[in-house]
Amino acid sequence: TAEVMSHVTAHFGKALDECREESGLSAEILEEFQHFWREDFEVVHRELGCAIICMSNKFSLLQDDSRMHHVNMHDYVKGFPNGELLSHKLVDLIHNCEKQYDSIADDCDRVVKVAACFKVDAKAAGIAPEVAMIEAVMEKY
Ligand code: BOM
Repeated sequence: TAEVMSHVTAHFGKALDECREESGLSAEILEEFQHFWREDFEVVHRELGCAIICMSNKFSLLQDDSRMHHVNMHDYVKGFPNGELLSHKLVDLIHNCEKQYDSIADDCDRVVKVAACFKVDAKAAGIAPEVAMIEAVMEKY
């Protein structure tokens, strides 16, 4: 659900500060991670892909090949309130997107394409949060 996704995004987004330097993601491109879900934010920059890899690694959500670790991602999402309502769907959507871009060799380039695909598909599935929903739960994390 979008409500659960707001919690996941608020928590996941806290890792952005730690990943700015190594990813090269400037505040001009993305000021706060929750803006990822804004209608007018385009998920296109390679640096965002690098940042998502770095952030995901803080929570062990990726395998060595920078593809999703299915079990760890499932457990991570399940850990939020009502997380079991979202965990299977989120893993499904991300994996479906990974399959579409598997031929892109550069990890950062591939992951930003996967993230853009995930944003589109999450909106279509009705599980994309409004930025206001994320801001309402930020203080919990
Ligand atoms: O193949 C790489 C897998 C990368 C998975 C991350 C894609 C989505 C990242 C952008 C959105 C994040 C919102 C919430 C946290 C989900 C973990």
